[in-house]
Amino acid sequence: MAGTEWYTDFVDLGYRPSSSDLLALFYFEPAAGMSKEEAVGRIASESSTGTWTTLFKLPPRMKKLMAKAYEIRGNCVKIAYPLDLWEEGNAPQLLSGIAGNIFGMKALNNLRLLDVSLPPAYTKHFKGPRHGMSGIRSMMRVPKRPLFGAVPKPKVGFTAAEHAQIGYETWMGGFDLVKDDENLTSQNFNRFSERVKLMTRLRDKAERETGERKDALINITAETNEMQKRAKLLHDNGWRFAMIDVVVAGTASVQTLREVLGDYGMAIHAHRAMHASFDRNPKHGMTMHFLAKLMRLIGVDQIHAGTAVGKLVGGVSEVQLNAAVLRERQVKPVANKLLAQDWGSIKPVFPVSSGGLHPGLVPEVMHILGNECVILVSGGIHGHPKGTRAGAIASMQACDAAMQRIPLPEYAKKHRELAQALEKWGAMRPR
Ligand code: CAP
Ligand code: MG
Repeated sequence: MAGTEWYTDFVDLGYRPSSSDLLALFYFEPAAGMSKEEAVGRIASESSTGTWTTLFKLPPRMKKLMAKAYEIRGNCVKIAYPLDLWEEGNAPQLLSGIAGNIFGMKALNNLRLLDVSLPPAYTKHFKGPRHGMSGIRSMMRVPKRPLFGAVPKPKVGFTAAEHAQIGYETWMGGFDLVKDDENLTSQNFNRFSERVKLMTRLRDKAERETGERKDALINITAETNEMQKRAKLLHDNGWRFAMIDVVVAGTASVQTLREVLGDYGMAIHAHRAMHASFDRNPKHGMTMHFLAKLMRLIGVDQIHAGTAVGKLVGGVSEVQLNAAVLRERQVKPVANKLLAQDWGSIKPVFPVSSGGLHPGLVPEVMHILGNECVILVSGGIHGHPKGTRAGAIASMQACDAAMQRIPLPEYAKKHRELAQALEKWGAMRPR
């Protein structure tokens, strides 16, 4: 097409990336009449220095900023981006480049950002998690088993007093964490400040009565200045975590709160609500493991990564890929899925498994993820025939059984709360 022939300047199948290049792996489907090379040239162009037409004058130094599509395998393409394209420490700008306009190009029927390999020269400008997995284990004094938590259910509607009381029952049943639901912030029936005050009082009571560390994932999601005020209120009341709905809040505010909460010495629990709007379609959007990678880079300490056996989408291999990106120091490549990633000194992050879980599914989650995870059992404890505390006890019994490799029906013979949970749910997988 006249005037647009320069797109193929962004394709160089003989190019060998340099160690400082940022590499992206895409799945792509060319539109009718568009060759693969023309399509990948447009992806590389539109996500780096190009536009739709040849330009009257192109300063020679601009050539150094051009991305290069350097490997096409079936419907997957690898694109190398010169490091100078990316502002140091600016996560939103990275997304504007490799996850911006390109999703809307008419030259493509589908486009999915599968993964990005971030060079050390890029990752060194980010702090990563303040605590990471080992920091959380020592903070909560839980050396080996998964950490357990629950959300008061129904999701929203309780008063702050009712919420705190359910939290107390959850803690007394042996759980470490009480989590706000993703859509609970500071509604008129449960104001944030009131919830913090009452939860603080009952946390201290539960810690005194159990001798265990108890904490909460209280949701500070709001306008960014308000989030900073809520972070301060949590800190002033001795809380060790804050929860952020990271997708809806946005990478810019997560970076801001990483600074604020890091200064307070607090950990970040990242809920991923809205992720399925862009990671569920296998042909278009962005993978969850890339979102997980971005959040580890910015510095959340734990993030939801799926259950495979619960009520929400995401199979075993996806959940384990998410966990690998979050926990491993040297992530190995997986053809057409994952690029190699050396995390250097950026700490590992806990995958959080949540959504439709109950005591009967705890061993399966531990089999899929191992013990280096956080397991949230919410409806699955409040729906226990004997109530929240018994449901938490049953979940901890299931965890103990799994740690000792004892089948649940066997363990339930001597553990009443587990037996009651198995009688109600068995090992059913909710949808
Ligand atoms: C789970 C949950 C979590 C989901 C989020 C909910 O409650 O509180 O938000 O787990 O999904 O609201 O559904 P239940 P994911 O345990 O009662 O299902 O972890 O996949 O991001
Ligand atoms: Mg929820």
